[in-house]
Amino acid sequence: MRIPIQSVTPATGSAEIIGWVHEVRDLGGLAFFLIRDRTGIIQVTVPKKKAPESVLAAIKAVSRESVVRVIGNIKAMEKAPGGRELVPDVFEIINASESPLPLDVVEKVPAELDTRLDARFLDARRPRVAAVFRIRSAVIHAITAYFEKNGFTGITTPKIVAAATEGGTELFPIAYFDKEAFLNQSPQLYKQMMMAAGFEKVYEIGPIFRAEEHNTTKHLNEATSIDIEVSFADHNEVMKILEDLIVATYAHVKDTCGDQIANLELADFTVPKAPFTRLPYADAIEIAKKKIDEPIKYGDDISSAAERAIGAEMGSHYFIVDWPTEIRPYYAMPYEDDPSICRAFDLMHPRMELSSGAQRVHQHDLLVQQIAKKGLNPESFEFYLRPFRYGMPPHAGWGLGAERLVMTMLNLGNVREAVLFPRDMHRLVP
Ligand code: AMO
Repeated sequence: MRIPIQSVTPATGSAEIIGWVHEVRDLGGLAFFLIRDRTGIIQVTVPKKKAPESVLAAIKAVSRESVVRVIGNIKAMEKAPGGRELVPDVFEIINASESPLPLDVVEKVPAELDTRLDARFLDARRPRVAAVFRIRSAVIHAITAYFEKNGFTGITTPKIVAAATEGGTELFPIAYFDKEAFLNQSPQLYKQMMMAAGFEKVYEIGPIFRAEEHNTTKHLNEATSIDIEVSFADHNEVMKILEDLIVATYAHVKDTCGDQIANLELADFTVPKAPFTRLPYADAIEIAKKKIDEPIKYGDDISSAAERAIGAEMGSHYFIVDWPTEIRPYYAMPYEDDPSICRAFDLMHPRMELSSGAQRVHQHDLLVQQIAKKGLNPESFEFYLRPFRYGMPPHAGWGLGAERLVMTMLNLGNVREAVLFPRDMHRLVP
């Protein structure tokens, strides 16, 4: 019976493994193969003089990245990966791979990101790439576990919708029978409606779609958003949840993904320390003014260059708080004593924004006013406004980008590396 390569040790005696031919080296009298499965790599050594005819025929025919089944004896071998080697009695080609390969799985020949993404199934055979997605899985697991442990209810909201949430632009229209419809930009309106439903604490991890024509290393047209909404909480309370969650997620990855962290050569992987600094927006602008050449003033959005300059000054995760109401969405709650600023925040990694959130406007009439002030038509938000007339509790929440979280955690250069099959302006296949 097949055993995972990782559990093959010199004490195993004989073993059957199934995996991919990672590397081939023929030294004349001796041939070496590295065979890989999802758990690890083992050396298969064939002494040609002693090997059965069937083994010799198979190793002559086999190409790299073919799937093979090997049965034989395990011997201790100090120089081989894992300190052991397999000497085969059976070497069977289960499914041969074509040659040449579109991509070098052993990474001796570097490949452009586009080539890698075009052949993602092969790219993901690389242990370093597989490590990213194992860690991404652990991140989602840690986050789900955190929410379930802390009394949140997981919800699933529609991705086919009739209205924009974050403003009028950046929507993908779709054909929906005889109606106008769009792919949803954010579960924002639906998670808020579940506060009116009395759920009090909800979370959703799901796709969001943004028709942004950005071709950058941090924008995707389809991303994964980790969203929460909490009743009877203000912006400060949900910021506390967010920093707690970030710390718990890093700690889980550190505890459970040691091999993957080593594979990615992240020797200085550290769990961030809470509480994160709360930096008022006005102070963030002052830092940016001093550090960047491009003009920036109070009331501007924070550009990528400003984000990096402020991040370099801050050095670790931090929040930007007290934003001008004018540059935040209509649902952000203005401060009572100074309505020109609002109870909105962004969670920042020194490299970029990871999350946005706010305490929300829960008063119907104020919300209508704010929607109109943004130049949007309150009538097209009637399905969303209606619950605000029937006992909407005060509430707050945030949305956290899963890909940016993984990208910054693993120090990846491009957000596309944190998605199996990224969608961007030029990429719809595979
Ligand atoms: P926002 O639009 O800031 O807020 O999105 C929240 C987070 O989602 C991620 N994100 C993206 N990641 C990659 N590519 C994109 N195109 C992209 N767009 C967004 C980012 C971002 O910080 N409704 C609010 C959240 C809330 O207030 O609850 C919202 O969607 O990491």
